[in-house]
Parts: sequence; C-alpha cells; structure tokens
Amino acid sequence: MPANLTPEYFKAERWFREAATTEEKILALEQMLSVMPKHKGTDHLHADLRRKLSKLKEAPVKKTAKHIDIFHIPRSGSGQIVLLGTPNCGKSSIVAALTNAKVNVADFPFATTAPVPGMVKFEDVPIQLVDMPPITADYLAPGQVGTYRNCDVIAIVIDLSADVGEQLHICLDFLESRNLLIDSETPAVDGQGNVLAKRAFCICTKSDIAKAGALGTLKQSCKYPFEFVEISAKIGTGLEKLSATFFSLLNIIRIYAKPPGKPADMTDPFTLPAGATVMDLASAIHRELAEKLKFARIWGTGVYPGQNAQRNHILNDKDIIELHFS
Ligand SMILES: Nc1nc2c(ncn2[C@@H]2O[C@H](COP(=O)(O)OP(=O)(O)OP(=O)(O)O)[C@@H](O)[C@H]2O)c(=O)[nH]1
Ligand SMILES: [Mg+2]
Repeated sequence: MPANLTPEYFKAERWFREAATTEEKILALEQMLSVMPKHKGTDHLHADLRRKLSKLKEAPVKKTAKHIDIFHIPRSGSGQIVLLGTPNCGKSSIVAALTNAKVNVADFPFATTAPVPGMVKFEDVPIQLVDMPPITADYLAPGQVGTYRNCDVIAIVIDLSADVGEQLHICLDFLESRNLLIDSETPAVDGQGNVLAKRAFCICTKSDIAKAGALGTLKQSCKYPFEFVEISAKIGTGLEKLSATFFSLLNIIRIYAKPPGKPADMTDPFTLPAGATVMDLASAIHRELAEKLKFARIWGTGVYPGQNAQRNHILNDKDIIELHFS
C-alpha cells in the first residue's frame, strides 16, 4: 500500500535531515511520527522511526570536552531576544544601534557568521539582544536552530526596502517547519516536557528607505497576530518603542526589594515572570530564606501602602516589597 506522505511529513523530515544536535533530531522525529498518516502502508516506516527515536533517546550523551557550540548563547539579563532574518536585512545594525556589542555591519550579505550578544536597557531592565547569521530559503548554519530554541522571544527582521513577502515567507517557513512558533497547535513546551515554540514579533527596518506601502503589504500577508515595530537603525527612529516591545513581550515584571526600616533599592529590580507571587520573589532572592518567610508588606498596585501580603499574593510590575523572615 502506498504511504501517501503529506507535505507536513516532508517538512518534518527536512528538519530531521538538517538537525545538528540529538535534541533537535528527537524533536524532528517526534514531529514526523505525529504528522504521518497512520495506515497499513506506513506501518514499516512508523516502526523504523520509532526505532530511530528510541536509539537516539538511549544514546549516551557524548562528552566531547573540546567542542564549543558557538550557537549556545548563555543567558544574561532579564530575558533573551534573538534576531532572525534574511541576508542584509539590517539585523546587525539593530544590535549596533541599541547595544555596545561589536557587530559587523556591511552592505554585503553574510557579513555576520556567528551569534553576537549585546545588552539593551529598557528603563532599569537589562535585556539581552542577540545578532545572528542570516538564513535563506535553502541555507542555515548547522546548529543555528539551537539559539532560537533556547531564547525567550524571536524577533523577525524584515527590510522594508526589499521584497517583504519573500522575507516573511522564508522566516515563517523556517520557524513553522521546526515547530518554533507558538500557535494554537504548537505549545511552548510539548506533552513530553520538550521546550518547543517561542513568542515572535516583527521588526520592520529601513523605514527611511521603505518601498511605498511595504508595511501595509507585510501586515496583510502575515497570518499571525504579530506586533510590527517600524524602525530605522540608520536615523534612529522607533528604537525606544522597540526596547519597550522587548520588555512587554518578555512578559516579566520588576519588583523592588525593601529591607525593613530602610528605603527600597530602586535601581536594581528583581525581574520575575508575570503572575509571580510574594513566595516566588522570596525564592528568587534565596531558596532557603523563602522557607523562613514570615510575612511581607507591599507598596504598589491595588493595595494600600504598606499592606500585609500573603505568600500567594500576585505581584504587579514596579511593586515594592518588604520581606520579613523568622
Ligand atoms: N538606509 C538604511 N540602511 C540600513 C538600515 N539598517 C541597515 N542598513 C544598511 O543595510 C546594510 C546591511 O545591514 P546589516 O545590519 O549588516 O544587515 P544584516 O542583516 O546584519 O546582514 P547579514 O549579516 O548579512 O545577515 C548595511 O549597508 C547597513 O548600513 C536602515 O535602517 N536604513
Ligand atoms: Mg549581520
């Protein structure tokens, strides 16, 4: 019986072929198994894929001490945003405009060959922004997908002076075919606990030389409810809005800790995921101390100044908290 494999299956198969790490291979195989049609004609293939999957899962992790993965960018700051885009679209120029990182801006394609992290400050929150080598319809550096898999938010960079539809298509195809985009069917973490998809948005750059109507065309051709932030790295427009968008998409809150009887340190907040509680803050400060938390007082949104707060009280951005331990 013919297998009648679907385009989704072939996409996942390509993901598998191009995967540079065992983790990515496992994710791709699981995707192949989940999208393949199940009938008599696919029995052999199904068994074969299952065998490959269990072999990969059982394989001991090779300890190659000298191997350095240049695509692994250790996190720093309150969140990590990684840029994605086609050659010459202006990724490095964004990192150069917002951070002190030494990036390579050039008017020829493939000027960037490895990730370069930099630090952007939104008000008092440091956010890591990572420049990346470009992708094309048929090229992507081996291992590059790992940087996207490990970040918090993916920023798709679209050059408004070039073909916006083609750039968007290439970026979405890359993200969709590797289950990197959160949507109704692709969660942030799958049923087996694998980290999968990420939030994404669009940075629309080179607004100073944009083609007439390019932003409208881009918005119309995009099926995702992305935010679109229009900037020009060259003349510096839209950059404040861009850092504010980084902060809002990271979905974090900042909390100022106040030692009892002293003023709060308003320069260096703790950042926690939105929805965090008093207890989460105490654990972020020190796990052992958290067990000794007696009570907390809070100044901020929806409370009267200095109100006592329960351990499960949900915090808001810019709350000031005084923790009392036994
Ligand atoms: N007019 C204008 N030019 C820009 C802008 N941003 C970038 N450029 C120019 O576009 C060219 C490519 O910029 P890069 O930032 O190197 O592009 P990239 O996406 O990092 O390129 P790759 O590393 O090859 O992927 C350079 O000549 C930049 O000066 C902008 O906002 N306006
Ligand atoms: Mg570059």
